[in-house]
Amino acid sequence: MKLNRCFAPFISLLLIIILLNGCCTNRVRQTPPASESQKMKPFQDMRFGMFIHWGLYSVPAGEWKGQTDYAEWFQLETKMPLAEYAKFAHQFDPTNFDANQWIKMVKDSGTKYIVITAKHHDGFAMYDTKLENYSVVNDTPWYHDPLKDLAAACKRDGVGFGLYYSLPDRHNTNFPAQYSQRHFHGDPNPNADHDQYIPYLKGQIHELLTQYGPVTCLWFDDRGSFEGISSEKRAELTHAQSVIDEVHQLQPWCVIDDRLGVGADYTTPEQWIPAGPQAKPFEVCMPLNDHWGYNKADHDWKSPKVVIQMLVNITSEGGNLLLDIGPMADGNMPPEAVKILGQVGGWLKVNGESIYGTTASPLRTRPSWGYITQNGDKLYLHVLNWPSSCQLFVPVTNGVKRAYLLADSKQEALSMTSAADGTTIALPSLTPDPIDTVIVLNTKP
Ligand code: FHN
Repeated sequence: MKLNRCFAPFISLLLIIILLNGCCTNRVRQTPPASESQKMKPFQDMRFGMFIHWGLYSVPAGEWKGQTDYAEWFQLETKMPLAEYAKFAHQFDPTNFDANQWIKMVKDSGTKYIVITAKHHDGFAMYDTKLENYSVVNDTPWYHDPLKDLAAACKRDGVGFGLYYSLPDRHNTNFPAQYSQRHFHGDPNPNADHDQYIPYLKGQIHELLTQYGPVTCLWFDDRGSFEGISSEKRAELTHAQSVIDEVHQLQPWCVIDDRLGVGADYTTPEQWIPAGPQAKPFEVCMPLNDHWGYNKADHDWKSPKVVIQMLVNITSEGGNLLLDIGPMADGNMPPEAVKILGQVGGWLKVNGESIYGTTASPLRTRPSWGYITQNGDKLYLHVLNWPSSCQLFVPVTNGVKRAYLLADSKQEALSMTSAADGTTIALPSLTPDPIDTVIVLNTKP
């Protein structure tokens, strides 16, 4: 088809505008939050998220030369040369991956956001990066960007989309071995210069914040490197403040964890629960079994009861729980994990009101029968140990109005007696929920 000469320049200009527009559609324009607490509220309200460790390490599924205890640290722990490890990329073909299915499972579990490994310590990008050939899009027979599908499914279903990004990188030779635990390059570059690694790190963060729409949180991981290095020095090495400034500029609502070396928005206790409410928002990360990435031999799953009681404990201290699963290399989720998470979601369907949007217990000491969460004038009494006397003592007197079982759709009032030191609720004679029976105590003055 011949273009009329007069129109040709206009049509070219139009095409350029359309193209540029297309490239920028995932840029996010947000009015910045008015305060730190306003920024943190949506994140804290979600309370329960799903961590997802997925990468090349999912291919060997934890097994190598007769040993079966590996996962996402596979390359380092097996001491496998980089060139050999990189061959797993040629086997990474997750034809069963279905972002809609994954996000359905996320919803069924009652988790409200995901945090997925965009890049783990092995340096393999699980997204479409232009700064590296070592990526799921370039280097696998799949040629596909899973983050694109997941971001779209999350957006459609109202699930938060968060990204994990490892600061240490075993593949980028500019990441200096002296900051790497146990010299994890195997063949360290003696001229590696951390300052040269920074533009790469910043470039990837820029990609992640401009290619996928709104990012709920950025979960930087520092461990596996910088051992014994003070957080001030780490912040200096990672140019933390300028990274944070750039995140704020690109996506002012994106919350940032504390592993860059400077404060950021929330702390990340790993596999332990703080002993009480914290000054800063926090999120406990915890694997559902004993590995973060997929390990086919690991069947040490936490039961739905353990998960829920952990969630309740953390929520009663004002924190979030980020529960991890490692999908299989073929794109399927481990069936045991799906089953457990479905049961957790079943409990949350009935009792979610006592978790989402709540704040820490107003009481200083934890009652012997369980935990308390709060939302405005409602206290949620999580009764884990059902008293044999069927009398539940709550050391609260102020404005106590009514008590009822959260699972009771009729909200029938339970009888109460008040004393100077608290309120005693007569528990109904029923078989309590084996995991956690929640009683709502209305304290509207
Ligand atoms: O070394 C990693 C580990 O593989 C995993 O990603 C966890 C998740 O919190 N973080 C690191 C250790 O802190």
